[in-house]
Amino acid sequence: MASIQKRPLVTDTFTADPSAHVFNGKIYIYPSHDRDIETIDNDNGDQYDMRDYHVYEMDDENTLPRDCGKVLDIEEIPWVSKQLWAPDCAEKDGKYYFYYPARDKDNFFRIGVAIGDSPKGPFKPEPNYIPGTYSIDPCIFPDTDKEYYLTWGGIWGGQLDKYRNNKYDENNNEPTGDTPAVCAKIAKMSPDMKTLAEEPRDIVIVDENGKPLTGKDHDRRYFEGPWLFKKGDTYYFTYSTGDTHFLQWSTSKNVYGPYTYGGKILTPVLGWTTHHSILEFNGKWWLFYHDCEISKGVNHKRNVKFRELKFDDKGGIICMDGMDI
Ligand code: FUB
Repeated sequence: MASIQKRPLVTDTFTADPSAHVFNGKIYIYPSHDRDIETIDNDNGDQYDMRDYHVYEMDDENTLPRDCGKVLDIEEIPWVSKQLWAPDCAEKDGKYYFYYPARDKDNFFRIGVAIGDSPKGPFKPEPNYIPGTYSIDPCIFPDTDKEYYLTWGGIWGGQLDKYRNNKYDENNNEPTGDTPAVCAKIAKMSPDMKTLAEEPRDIVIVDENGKPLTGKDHDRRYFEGPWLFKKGDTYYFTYSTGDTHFLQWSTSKNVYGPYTYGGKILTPVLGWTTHHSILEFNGKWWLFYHDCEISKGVNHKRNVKFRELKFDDKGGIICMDGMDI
């Protein structure tokens, strides 16, 4: 049987930012739905002008996914003006909670939740965004103690660098030089999964000397696309470095961190953005990611892929070549 790894999993439309999970013994992929439009391409991310979401269901690692259809449309969400970006989904007590970022009517990115009875959707949006959220790229992490944590954030077009201590100031920018880098955010969810149970905290990533990564360290500092998973008693916080186009990993024994930088997961792929998720299925670990193979490098026309992820005997993730396609 020919392997479907490193191949575009969806070929009839453009898909990106795959958050993948195992629900009821199958893999469900929650991607962004890129549009086949001609548009500008800039550092503000205006080219990522998405308007709906589809869910994909995969029986196993050898079978191409099925499109479960449209699960949420921008017209259904009262608070949103534009740009449905990278989503994620979690199950709790038989309900499925679909988290997604978008710009509100004042042009600020916020995070909303939509709720359904099946991993395939459809999802009914709450009328307003989650109070206290801002920026992009929600990742909802179910911990082994049954608590759920939302992590999120993206700089530049994702606006995270405009915030300090959860407050917006237009004059803030990405730190430079030896100033500590901007951090992704984390907050425990309330039991109803619709609100944050606490003030968002920083996910600090430290270097081998215990010092926070700095603003000038573009090869390692956090940019966007957070993912959180647990292997044994170790939390892995993984993310994209944006303008240097790496996927990176870091570890901690505490879900809130600090996380110690570990190394690269994937070198740059074809296309500007790189975004991923990681899951365990059938006794192996898998990296879901995207590149722009089908569109031959058009940044906002991406395609979701996956491949096996391996750990070394110390728990480090073995780096792979993003151009190995
Ligand atoms: O898909 C739009 C944005 O591009 C995502 O939110 C980012 O993570 C980047 O992949």
